[in-house]
Amino acid sequence: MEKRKILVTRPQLPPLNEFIPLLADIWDSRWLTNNGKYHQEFEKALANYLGVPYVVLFANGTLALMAALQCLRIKGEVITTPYSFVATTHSLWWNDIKPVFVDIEPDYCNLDPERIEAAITPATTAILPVHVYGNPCEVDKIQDMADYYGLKVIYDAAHAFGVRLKGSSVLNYGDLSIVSFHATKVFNTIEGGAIICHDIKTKKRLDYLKNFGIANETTVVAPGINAKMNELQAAYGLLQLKYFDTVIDGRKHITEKYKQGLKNIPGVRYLDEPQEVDYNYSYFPIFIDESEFGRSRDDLFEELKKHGIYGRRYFYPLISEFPTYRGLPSAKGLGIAYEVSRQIICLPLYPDLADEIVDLIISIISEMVQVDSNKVPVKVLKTYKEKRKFPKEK
Ligand code: T4K
Repeated sequence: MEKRKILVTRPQLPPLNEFIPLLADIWDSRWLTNNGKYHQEFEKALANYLGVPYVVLFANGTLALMAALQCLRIKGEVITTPYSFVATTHSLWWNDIKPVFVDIEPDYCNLDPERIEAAITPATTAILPVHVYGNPCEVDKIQDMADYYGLKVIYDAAHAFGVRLKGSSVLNYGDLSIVSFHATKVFNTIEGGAIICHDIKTKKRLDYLKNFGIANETTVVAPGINAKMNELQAAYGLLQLKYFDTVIDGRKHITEKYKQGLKNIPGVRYLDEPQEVDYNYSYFPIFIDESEFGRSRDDLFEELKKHGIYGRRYFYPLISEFPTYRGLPSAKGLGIAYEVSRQIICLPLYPDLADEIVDLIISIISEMVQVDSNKVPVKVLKTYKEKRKFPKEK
């Protein structure tokens, strides 16, 4: 018998019986892609659900990022974070833009606004921060900096679908925000993504850019790309939207169970829920402080695997450590991101994850801890700000 595997995520699918009539309709219509009726309906439904002005659907989040940079004609240098999925920086590379890495803040692992100014040069045109794990960046500070220096702000909000800040969608911040609807995301259309923009002119330009730059049968207004979402995915997405609130409730339940079970384990830290935020519970990252836990993050990663549990080290290594980027001057001196990337492990999180599995994961973690009895008892779950001891990057 095949051994049970618990993966970091398990995609949420809409009920098959609800999808079949939509498929039948698409089969009948023979309209499969290129701004079909489900595509149009899905864009409107998303804008309405999220409370944002305009949604432009894309084939995936990466193409959306690339098109966003094209849309705003971003050139030169862009300030971004090394602590993300490679797609964030790759989108710059594909646009011939030089990434300038800036370290993260330690509490939520987002780009540190206090460090942006020092990285600005005459070639800087934009800031590309990431709402890591769906926790909002310090959007007001980032916007102030951008306004002061005349920079654009494009948020990689791949993880932030459904997140609200002070009652409004976090996707409303910045010039543009990009979400991913990949199978592994809180809200998926198998593959997919979208750009959130503030005005109809920008939406129109993005519509052209994702369809080869075609304005009409005889006019091409830009060197666009093919980044369209098809009708099957748009219909599937419409169904997913009906169930999204239930999905969040399920994820919240698992998150709270983890927090309860892990709160007194020395050397294990999880992120506090930020103030004034309706969170989407997209990931459950924990950070292992080896000196207090007595074992390394990788020991834990391997131990979980022995039990068929596959956490993921999002984000390790840092993007700035990959061969394409490690030669950049800004790839050095990213001490906080470096340490965090050595501590991080995201535990399995999805709505139908059984409570018994969560209990098992908690017990594996608690049984691993090796507290030195000669040490003064450690205060657990302290924030990084309290600790303030970041080892030097090796
Ligand atoms: N910006 C950020 C900040 C991002 O995190 C991402 C994507 C993007 C931009 C780009 O958006 P997209 O272009 O992808 O729309 C996964 C996802 O492929 C990627 O979308 C995601 N970030 C990243 C954080 O995670 P991998 O390399 O970890 O994928 P993989 O295949 O190893 O799958 C992860 C886990 O999910 C495995 O345990 C298997 C499980 N899984 C996966 C798939 C595809 C399933 O159970 N079912 C599935 O269908 O990158």
